[in-house]
Amino acid sequence: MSAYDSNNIFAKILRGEIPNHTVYEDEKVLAFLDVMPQARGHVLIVPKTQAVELSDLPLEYAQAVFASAKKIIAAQRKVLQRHGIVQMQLNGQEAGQSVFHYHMHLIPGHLHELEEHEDKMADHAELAALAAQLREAIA
Ligand code: DGP
Repeated sequence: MSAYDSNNIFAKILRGEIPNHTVYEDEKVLAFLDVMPQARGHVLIVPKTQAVELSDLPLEYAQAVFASAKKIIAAQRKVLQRHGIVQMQLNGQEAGQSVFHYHMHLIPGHLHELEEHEDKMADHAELAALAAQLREAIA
């Protein structure tokens, strides 16, 4: 088990202390748009349990993350009209992980076209509009 710091940014988002552009939520996961997207419609799926990375994630939450990923991928394909979706998940600082609460990235587009990881901030009004479209496509 890796030591979990409950002051990480995604823990604060899960507690409602920091706003997010939600695309999907159920009792085990929250999915929202990345504020530093590597492509338009970049979604992060965050399980509602204290897990730093994959090794710490209980299987019931892994199942919930993957179940929500299937719904979100379908919505991304419909809304963004991109068939390719890159699924990424970093384990440990040595892999480039920067937020130490497990999260799956779903990034529309081709691997070789993606923006740099954590490069620039997106426009919040655009994220809000896109999140609404994705929520509607999932519902
Ligand atoms: P990783 O390097 O895999 O830990 O990715 C962290 C991602 O989280 C990165 O793509 C940027 C994103 N991110 C960082 N802070 C925030 C935030 O406050 N809100 C949202 N929505 N995304 C964030």
